[in-house]
Amino acid sequence: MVMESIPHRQLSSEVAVDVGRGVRFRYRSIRSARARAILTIQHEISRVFRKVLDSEGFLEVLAPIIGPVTDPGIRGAGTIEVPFYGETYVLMTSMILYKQMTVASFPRVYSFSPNLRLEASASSTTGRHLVEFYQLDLEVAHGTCEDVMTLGDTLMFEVIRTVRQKCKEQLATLGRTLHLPPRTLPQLTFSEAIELLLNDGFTLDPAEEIPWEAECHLSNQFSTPFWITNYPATSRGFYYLRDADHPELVRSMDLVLPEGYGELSSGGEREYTNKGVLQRMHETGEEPQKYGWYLDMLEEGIPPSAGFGIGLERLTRYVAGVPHIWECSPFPKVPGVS
Ligand code: ASN
Repeated sequence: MVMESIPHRQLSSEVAVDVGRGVRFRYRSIRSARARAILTIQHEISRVFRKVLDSEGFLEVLAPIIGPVTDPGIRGAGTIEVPFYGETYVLMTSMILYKQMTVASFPRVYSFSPNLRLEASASSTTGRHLVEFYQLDLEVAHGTCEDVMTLGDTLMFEVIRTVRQKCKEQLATLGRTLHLPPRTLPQLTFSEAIELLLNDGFTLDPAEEIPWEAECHLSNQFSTPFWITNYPATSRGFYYLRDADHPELVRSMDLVLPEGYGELSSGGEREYTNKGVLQRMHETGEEPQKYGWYLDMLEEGIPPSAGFGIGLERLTRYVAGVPHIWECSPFPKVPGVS
């Protein structure tokens, strides 16, 4: 497939302008100085994640690839079904339900989790959608949004500090100037973000997620990563906990990259009681009968928890200053490109 345009961040001429060709001939481009610089930076990012989380007492668990159920809260993307000994299993869109299982045993866990989401072909031009990608997923038993946001602040600071220090050569190859963020990242509420966007002329439904273009516009107003908090319950998956003081909201947040790079991470506090989840499933239109083991597990009891997932290729794209995310995967799968 030939890319027509990249609306938010123009592809520069030395980058493969034709993403379809780039993907097809990856076995050539992976040998370039450019690809080597990007993938070396990615390695450094993973190393920092492991170092910080290990020092904070986290345990790394191996992520699932396939299972009877997965995360349905994926902004309209499709799931991939696989026949499995007479059953239909799905490839993981995120390991959220499985993270809730692990925190019942280990209070702090993380994984480098492979995810597959059949995004609309049109999202190939956003520059930030891959069909196959990895999340650094973490979960903290008895944690709050504030706890995990503090952790997110530290991860971002340490990643950028380390890459600036250790990957000077790679950043020079890519022509990337990377600024060190503050140790505590700025925060704005979802309603503040909506107000800002309405003032700038966007037409938005305040009950829904912020659309890609509007989020990109918002991202362009910032020079450092920032959090958006207090999402409306109608915009998020059933596993986010309703805010006890503001029942129209959930305890959920996004981490958004600056300079137009957009959303990096989603997370929050979890619904963890059978009753609470069934209520949220009812509201979000989920079929409880699909979630056999998950609902049984909640019935027996798990701790409350909070966590998030950081898109590894998206973070690499920002840190390396890459226009299209396909270059941030060694084996890229771009929506609509086969
Ligand atoms: N990983 C996210 C979380 O922990 C969920 C997602 O990717 N949709 O909340």
